[in-house]
Amino acid sequence: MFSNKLSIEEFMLGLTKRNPHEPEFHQAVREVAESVIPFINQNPQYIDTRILERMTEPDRIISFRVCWEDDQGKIRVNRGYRVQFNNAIGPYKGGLRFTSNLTLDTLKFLGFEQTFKNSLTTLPLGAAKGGSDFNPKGKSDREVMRFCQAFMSELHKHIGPDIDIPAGDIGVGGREISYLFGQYKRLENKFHGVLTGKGLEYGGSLVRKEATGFGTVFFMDEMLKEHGESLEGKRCVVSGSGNVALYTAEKIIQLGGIVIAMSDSSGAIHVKEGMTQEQLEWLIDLKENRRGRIKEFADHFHCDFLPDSKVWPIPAQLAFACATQNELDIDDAKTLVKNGCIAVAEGANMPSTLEAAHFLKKNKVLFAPAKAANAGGVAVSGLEMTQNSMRLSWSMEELEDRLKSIMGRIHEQCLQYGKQEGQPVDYVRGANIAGFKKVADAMLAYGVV
Ligand code: NDP
Ligand code: 2IT
Repeated sequence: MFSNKLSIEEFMLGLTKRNPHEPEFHQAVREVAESVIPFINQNPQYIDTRILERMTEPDRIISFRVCWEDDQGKIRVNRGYRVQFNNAIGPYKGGLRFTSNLTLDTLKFLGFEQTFKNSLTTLPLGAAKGGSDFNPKGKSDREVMRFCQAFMSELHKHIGPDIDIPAGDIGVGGREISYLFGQYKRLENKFHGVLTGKGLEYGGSLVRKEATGFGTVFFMDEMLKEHGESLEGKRCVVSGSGNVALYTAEKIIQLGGIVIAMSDSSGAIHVKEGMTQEQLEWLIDLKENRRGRIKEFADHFHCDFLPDSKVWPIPAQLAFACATQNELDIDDAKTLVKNGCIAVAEGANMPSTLEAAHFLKKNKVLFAPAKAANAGGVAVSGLEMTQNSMRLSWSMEELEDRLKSIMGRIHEQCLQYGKQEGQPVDYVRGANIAGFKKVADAMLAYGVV
């Protein structure tokens, strides 16, 4: 056999050549390669079998036309995708994203990350991601319905409860999942758990809606405890005000933290004395039912609104990045450090640039990477699949306990590979190696496929 050591730069050169003009995919792979390649070099069974090359190539990419009619009777054409990345340890699993600027680059980075995240959940879940360049903002319910039906008319051929199980992500919440499920059921004449994040009336799971945010805070709590700290009384900033951000804020408040800022793409609110549970409930209603903007919160409760601002300049001890990719850059990281931030948790996928993540780590800020911190969402999706298969529903307490214990086990896996003498735990390395090992070993067991 050959067993030449792998070099990070040579590996990245090959990857960028094979996948030109995909900066987000390159970024996600580089982050993994930096911690996994040294591990691979100590474990030569992964070198000759070219496991990392295989793991960076999606199993398949499906791209399709989605044609629908708007309220004015005009024909609209969008593009739909499903990137089925890896099914070594379970059926393909991951969200659907609807945003006007969606590209295959974004979906490849998300599908790749999902492989490691789903492995960390301890559940049998493979990885996929999909979506469309359709923007649900400003569309009527009927337009969203017609779009979702057209989208599922093609997607249904490629998914199934033992094949690929999509869920929500940016721009895809309970309303969209309901339309998608209704159309799947109509086309296939089957009632089974082919999507997660479903309504509670038709096979959805309690705690799924809250799971990503709650899980992110549970992980932050574990990370703080491991380093002799706690959430109690800490001032927290949370970026975004969508599904992940809202339930991150809720759990922070429940565990005694103080939420002083949230945002959307138009700016940030600053609630100096900390948001109350009642104010948060008002915001959840605004966002989930009235599809409003965060500025309306500032108008209603007379707090500061900072137009076009991120939350990072507002001094806080804990930061939760829950909006979108690359929303926390090197300047933001410097601001956080200058203001005394002690820990950052990524509720969103890849919200920190590589430079920002390195800077935070160098300055001993505890850093919980997305694939560990936000895995609670897909984990409870996995529990929704279990309940669907068993044809029963677990209680809120049962599910929250299970979510908490899964986040604890993810934290333990990070410690296994991320502990270092006299330094804070390297959660990036821990999550990457633990996530990699399970999938890589399954792929090795299958032989050359
Ligand atoms: P939502 O669509 O519910 O909310 C997204 C939020 O992020 C909105 O407040 C949105 O504001 C804000 N946002 C989006 N783009 C930008 C931008 N460019 N600048 C500033 N703010 C922005 O999505 P989710 O909460 O579901 O997803 C948020 C993140 O969490 C994503 O990275 C997603 O991949 C990740 N994630 C989601 C999971 C889930 O279960 N939903 C699970 C794990 C990760 P606006 O309305 O103004 O656009
Ligand atoms: O990024 C993610 O993990 C999600 N959007 C959730 C995926 C899922 O299948 O629940």
